[in-house]
Amino acid sequence: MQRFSAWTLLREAFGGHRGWRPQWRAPEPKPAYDAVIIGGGGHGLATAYYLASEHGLRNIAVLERGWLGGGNTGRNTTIIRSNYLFDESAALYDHSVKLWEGLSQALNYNVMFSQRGVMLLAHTLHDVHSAKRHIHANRLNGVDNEWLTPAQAKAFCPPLNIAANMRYPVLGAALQRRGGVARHDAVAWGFARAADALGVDIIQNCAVTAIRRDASGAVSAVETTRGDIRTRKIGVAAAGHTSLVMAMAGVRMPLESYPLQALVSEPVKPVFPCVVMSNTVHAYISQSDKGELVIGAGTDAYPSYSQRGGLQVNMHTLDAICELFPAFRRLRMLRNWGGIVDVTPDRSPIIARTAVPGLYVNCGWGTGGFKATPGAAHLFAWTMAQDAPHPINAPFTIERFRDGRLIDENAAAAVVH
Ligand code: FAD
Ligand code: PYC
Repeated sequence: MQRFSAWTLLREAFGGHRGWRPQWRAPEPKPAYDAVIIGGGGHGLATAYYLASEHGLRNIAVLERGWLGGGNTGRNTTIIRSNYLFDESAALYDHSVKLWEGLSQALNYNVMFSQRGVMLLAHTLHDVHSAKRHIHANRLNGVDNEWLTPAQAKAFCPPLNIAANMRYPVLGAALQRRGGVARHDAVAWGFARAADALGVDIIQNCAVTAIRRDASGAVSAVETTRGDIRTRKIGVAAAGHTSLVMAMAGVRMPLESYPLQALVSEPVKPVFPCVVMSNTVHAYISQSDKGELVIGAGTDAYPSYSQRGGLQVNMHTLDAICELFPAFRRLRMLRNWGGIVDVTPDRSPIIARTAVPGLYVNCGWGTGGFKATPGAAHLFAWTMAQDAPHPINAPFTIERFRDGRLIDENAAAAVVH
C-alpha cells in the first residue's frame, strides 16, 4: 500500500519537487454539466427533454431566473398553427404541429392539445389576395389550409358578425383545421416532468448573470445568482431577454424586445368553438376549457421590458372584438397581463450555433413561438448535440441578416408587430 506523508501531499499540491517556491497547479476543472440551458420556459424545458431523450445527454441543467413557465410560456394565448408562407417556415412549423399531435402520449401528460381549427379573417381585397396566396403555398407544402366564404366562416364560428355594414366587413377567411390551442402551463409542466424523469436538473430562482469564456473563446461557465456552474455547452432560450443574455458572451443580436398583451373575460359556458384571428383589426380570440374568452392584441408600438403594456392596445383590441362578435359586448374582463417578446427584422426565429464555440441560441419567435415549442426545441436539441443544424432549422441562422437571406413572415405572423 502506498503511504503519503503530509509533506508529500503538500509537495504534490504545490507542483512537486521543484525548489522552495510553491507553485500551485490548479487541476483542470471538469464541467459540472454537459449542457446548461438558460431559460425554463417551454422551449428551454423541451430542449432539455429532447437532449436527454433523443441524444443521450443526461447531465443537463435548466436554469430559470423565476419559476417554470412564468415567462411567455405561461402568458400566451396558445394558438397553434403552421400556415406560414415560405417553404422554410412551413417545414419548421408543421414539424412542430406534427409533434403536438403526439405530445400528450410522448410526455404521458395531458397538454390539452385541441385541434379545433384556426380561422384567419380577411377584411380587405389585399387580405383576400394574401390569404389565398398563403393557402396555395401551404397546400403545395402539404400543410392544410382552405378558403371560406363569409357564410362558411359564420357556419364554422356562429358568433361571428358578417354584416356588410361593419367598419371592416368579413370578406372571407383562411381556415387551418389542424390548428388549435393547448394548455400553456401544462406544456411547461409536461416537459419539465419528463425531463426530470430522465435526470435533468431543473433549477428555479437561478438567474444567469454572466457567461465565461476560456482563452480560446469557447464558453466555459455561467455565473448565476446561486453560484458558478462550469459547462462547455450553453443553450439560450430566454425569450424577450435574449439580447441581454447573449451580450454576456459578447454576442450582439438582431432583436428588439416588445410587450405583447392579452386578457381573459369572465368564464362563460362553451360559446366559441374555434380560434379566430384578424391581422387587420389586431385581435385574436378563443375560449379556454375554463370558459374564459382568451383575447390578445398586437405588440405595443415601442420596445420595452415592461410586462404590462399600454392600456390603449387592449382598448383597441376590445373594440375590434366587440364589432366582430357583438354578443360579447356585455362580458366583463377578468384579468390582463403582458409578456415580452423578442422580434427579428424578418419576423422569423433564430435556431442556431453562434460564432462562440459552445454557445447556441433559440430566439426571435416574436408573437408566435408557443406553437413552435416542441418543434423548435427538438431541432435546437439536435443542433446542440450535433454541433450542426438539422436540415429544417439550417436556414434560421443569425447570419441571414448579414447575408440578406431573409424569411419574411410578417404577414403570416398574423399579429401586428
Ligand atoms: P419563455 O416562456 O418566456 O421562457 C424564457 C425564460 O427565460 C423565462 O421564464 C425567463 O424568466 C427566463 N430567463 C430570462 N433571462 C434569464 C436569465 N438571465 N437567467 C435565467 N433565466 C432567464 N405564440 C404562439 O405561438 N401562439 C400564441 O397564441 C401566442 N400568443 C402570445 C400572447 C402573448 C400575450 C405573448 C406575450 C406571447 C404570445 N406568443 C404566442 C409567443 C409565445 O408565448 C412565445 O414565443 C413562447 O412562449 C416563447 O417560449 P420560451 O420558452 O422561449 O420563452
Ligand atoms: O402566432 O398564431 C400566433 C399568435 C396568435 C396570437 C399571438 N400569436
